[in-house]
Amino acid sequence: MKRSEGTALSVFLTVLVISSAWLFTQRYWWMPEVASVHGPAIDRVFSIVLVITGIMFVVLQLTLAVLVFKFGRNRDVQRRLWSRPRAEKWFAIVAGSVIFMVDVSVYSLGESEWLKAWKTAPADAALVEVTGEQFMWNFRYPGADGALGKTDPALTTSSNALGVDSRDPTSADDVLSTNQLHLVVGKPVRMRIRSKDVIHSFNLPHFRVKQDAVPGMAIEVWFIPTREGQFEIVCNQLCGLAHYRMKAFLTVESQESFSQWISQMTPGGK
Ligand SMILES: [Cu+2]
Repeated sequence: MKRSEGTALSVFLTVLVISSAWLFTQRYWWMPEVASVHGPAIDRVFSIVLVITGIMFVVLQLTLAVLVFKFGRNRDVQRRLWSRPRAEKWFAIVAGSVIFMVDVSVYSLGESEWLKAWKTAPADAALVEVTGEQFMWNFRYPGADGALGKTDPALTTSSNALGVDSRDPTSADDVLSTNQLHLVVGKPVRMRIRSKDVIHSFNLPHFRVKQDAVPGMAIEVWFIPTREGQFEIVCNQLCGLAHYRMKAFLTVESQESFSQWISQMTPGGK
């Protein structure tokens, strides 16, 4: 490497690091405004990870810039550096251990918040089943009996998208809604997430909820919406050609408006 190349690369790295760090200090938060009870805890873990990786980025890239500037043009100096194996060994052990310990503690912090958020749903939580399908979201409400009717993939037809078994009496009052999810503000809700075809991901960005929808599995997450309004639901797995338009809407509203909305829907669960 010529001297000018080394200097150019180190200047580039320095500019990159300083401009990235400057963007960071502008406190621009790209996540949508939080709308669930557990959301701020997730954001906190996110910020901690961002700060740690941000510091690592600045320190490592600036070190790289200095090293490139100093040694990039001189092979002899480079060779001499590598002739101190003891120092390098200890540096590798200490740096490796520090990185490992930070990694483990951040991981356990994230895990504990995740467990707190998802562990056991309150007994009074409402239940809604979510079924991902290329390329839409089906929502099923259990009706007054609180139980969802059985489904069987063999019963699936164009007019029975989820394969609901109408011989099961609990399916009679179930309500099915396509791409429109309504929830009551301040009320815990269990979302039972399934998929009809491929792996989708049920993502509510404002609520910091994201869970894969896996064929053959019914995975539950629960949360409490804190803000009324209209929110977007997206599919977060590249699930096929029309993945980009696999979008649905969530309306968080008062108990009265919710009851009014669900009373307009046709029960029968198909
Ligand atoms: Cu999808």
